[in-house]
Amino acid sequence: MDIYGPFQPALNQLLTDLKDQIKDLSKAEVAAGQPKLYEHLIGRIKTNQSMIEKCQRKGYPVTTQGALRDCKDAVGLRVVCNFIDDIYRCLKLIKANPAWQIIEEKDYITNAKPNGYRSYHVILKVTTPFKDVDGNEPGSYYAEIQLRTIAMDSWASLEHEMKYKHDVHDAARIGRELKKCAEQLAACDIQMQTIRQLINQN
Ligand code: 0O2
Repeated sequence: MDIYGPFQPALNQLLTDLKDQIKDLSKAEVAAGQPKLYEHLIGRIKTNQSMIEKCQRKGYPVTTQGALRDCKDAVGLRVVCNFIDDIYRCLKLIKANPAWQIIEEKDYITNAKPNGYRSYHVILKVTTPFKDVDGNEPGSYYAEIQLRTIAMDSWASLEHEMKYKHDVHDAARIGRELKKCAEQLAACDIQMQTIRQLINQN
């Protein structure tokens, strides 16, 4: 099944446009004498299989409507920042863009998930020139932006990889070790932020 149907090109274009707009935000910061907003930026359209699985897991209809309306992360961007402050600077600029309506925010930095996952998620509603799944033209689409530090990102990548290894001996111990690791990385992020502030004072 092709869950995105005729909307795939619009999703691809939206992803490209959002990436370009975030790149431009960073360029404008640098031009204004501020540090770059992020270390790297990646984006993806959730794969067909992964979207079907998510709709099934969440009890949404496994249809284009379910994928583009109930699920709101078919288009996803990840902004990986050097410092915690950069996340909030980027967030402020995202919120200041009148073309992007923030419909949901999840602050897993202040409130880390029980397993140690940290990241700041926002869901945007964007008006595009394309027809949408409800037949509107210009149509609206959703996109998720995840903002995190390099440390948070490296933890999430490793944890994601390990989540799919089901033949492990002591899953509870691995969970505890991963959580401890997340806490140590979070402490490093705060320390790095302090070092940056000390350098900037001079
Ligand atoms: P992918 O690979 O990003 O497409 P869900 O958590 O999926 O039930 P919801 O409401 O979308 O549903 O959750 P949330 O909390 O906003 O998180 C969605 C995304 O955040 C996930 O997307 C992951 O990218 C990331 N994420 C959330 N929790 C964890 C975690 O504990 N570990 C890691 N490594 N990533 C996490 P998808 O759809 O799972 O996958």
